[in-house]
Formats: sequence, structure tokens, C-alpha cells
Amino acid sequence: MRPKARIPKFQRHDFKPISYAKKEDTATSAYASSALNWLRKAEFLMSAPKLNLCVEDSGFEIAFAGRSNAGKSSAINCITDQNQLARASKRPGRTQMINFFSLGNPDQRLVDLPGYGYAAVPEEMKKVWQKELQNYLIERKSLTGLVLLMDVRHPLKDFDRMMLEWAKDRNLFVHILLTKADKLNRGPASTVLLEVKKELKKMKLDFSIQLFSSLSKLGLEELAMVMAGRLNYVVDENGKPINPMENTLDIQEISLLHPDINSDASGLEGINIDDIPEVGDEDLDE
Ligand SMILES: Nc1nc2c(ncn2[C@@H]2O[C@H](COP(=O)(O)OP(=O)(O)OP(=O)(O)O)[C@@H](O)[C@H]2O)c(=O)[nH]1
Ligand SMILES: [Mg+2]
Repeated sequence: MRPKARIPKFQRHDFKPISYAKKEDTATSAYASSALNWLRKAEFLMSAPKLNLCVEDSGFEIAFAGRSNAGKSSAINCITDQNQLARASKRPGRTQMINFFSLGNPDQRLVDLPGYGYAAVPEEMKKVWQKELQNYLIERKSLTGLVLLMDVRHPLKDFDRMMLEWAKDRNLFVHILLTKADKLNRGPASTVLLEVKKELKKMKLDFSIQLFSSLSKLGLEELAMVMAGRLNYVVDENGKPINPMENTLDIQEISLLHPDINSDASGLEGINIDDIPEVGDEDLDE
């Protein structure tokens, strides 16, 4: 009898910081292309204006977070290879609800969040959104991590730093995308990458980071592998996806997947929405 194929470890959640540096290894690139095919299955599930109207809180989801206009919706369209899946726009503040997409299975989802720091919204409405964003980040049990997007030309603004600290307190992983990398030459873009890495080290944050461009598709495979690995996308020996809920994760893995948010959420308390900086003209891509 043919021995059962083993699932390579890198296809599973690995809770230590994972190095996603591109390896020219055939197994890695096979996984990247399998992951990209899987991401193409993305389907819009629903938009929720409030936490209690979101899809059922089970399975695993990764949310795309970042300042308004950072390129969240564009990145989702890019990795799913669907131009119109998430609504991207030149006008900041385009994404106004929590938008859910399934990835071939309702228990594996990605989420497009409204951007923070967008000025041209009535004050009252801004408060309502930010409160809902805060509720989602604190209370959503299926939220396993964030892809945090920052324009490569304006990284680590105050609110980004706050998000990173909150994620650490809640035991969420963060994968950082320095977006719109096509706007800089390779040298300056790599310099920003190095500087942000140094700054993260100073902040004692062990998160992964990469350059990304929805326009040139720079960093697409790397992001696909992170998404797949973190959403527990595993294929059997015939290349058929295994239901993420039927995966045999050990207790430690499960407890890390579902951190006890009641005891770990303390760092998320006290978000002061007045601290959120507003997006300035420099962020517009007109
Ligand atoms: N050059 C370039 N422009 C980009 C890239 N990604 C996004 N953009 C542009 O940036 C603008 C904002 O993109 P969105 O994807 O709508 O940004 P968002 O983060 O979803 O914005 P909100 O929904 O307001 O939070 C649009 O004009 C995009 O075309 C990129 O990789 N390169
Ligand atoms: Mg958007």
C-alpha cells in the first residue's frame, strides 16, 4: 500500500513567526499556486454594518485592516483575481461596512474592513464605524489574524502602531503589507521595508512583513501563502482541500487559534477614537 502522503508542516498553522520569504523550492511554489487557485474561489458572503449582524462566528477569518485608501479592497481583488469583488475607489472611505468573503468554504473567510482615519465622513457616522470596528476586533472569535496594510510611502502612522499593539495583546498574528510598492523604485522600497522591520523590532513585535503592489502583483505569491497557511488551507494527497474544521489540531494549536479573548482583550480597551489621525491630502492618489 502506498504510504499516506504527509501534509508538509508549512501548510498548517504554525504559530511561531513564519518566514514567508520566497523559496525557489518546488513544494513551496506548488503550495503557492494551489493557494492562489483556492483564493480565486472567493465569493461575497455579506456586508454587515454591526458586529451582531456579521456571519456566524465560527471557523477562521483574516481581516484586511489599515488606514483609509491604503489599498485593502484592491489587495483583496488582486489576490482573488476578481476585479470587482471588493469595492476599491480613489475616494477614501469607500468601504463602509464589514464585508465578508468565503474562500471555497464558509469556515474560511477574508474580511474587508472600513479604513480608519478618513476625515470626510460626518463625525457621528465616523464614531459609529469606529465603534463597530473596535467591537469586531475585540469580540470576533473566528478572527485569527490581520493583514495590516500601510502605504509604503506613509508607514507606521500612530493608528497603525496602535493596531499592532492591540493585535499583540489579543494574540492575533499580523502580516504587514507595504502597499503601492510600484510607486517607489526597488531600492527605496527595500529601504522602507528594512526600516519598518527595525522599528517593529524596537516595538518588540514579531510580525511578518512584505512589499506588495496590487498593480504590478509584486508579493502576490507570498501573500497567498500566508493567507492559506493562516486559514488552515490544507490539501490531501490528491490535492483536495481538507475541511478546516475537520483538521486535527492539537490542544495548544487550538488554544492559540482561539485565544481567550475575554482575558486577553484588555489591551484593546480604551480605544480613543479622537486619537485616530485623519487622512491627509498626501494619501490621495488623484
Ligand atoms: N499605484 C497603485 N495604486 C493602488 C494600489 N492599490 C490600491 N491603489 C489605489 O489606491 C486607491 C485606494 O484603494 P482601495 O483599495 O480602495 O483602498 P482601501 O484601503 O480599500 O480604502 P477604504 O475602503 O477607503 O478604506 C485606489 O485609487 C486604488 O486604485 C497599488 O498597488 N498601486
Ligand atoms: Mg476599501
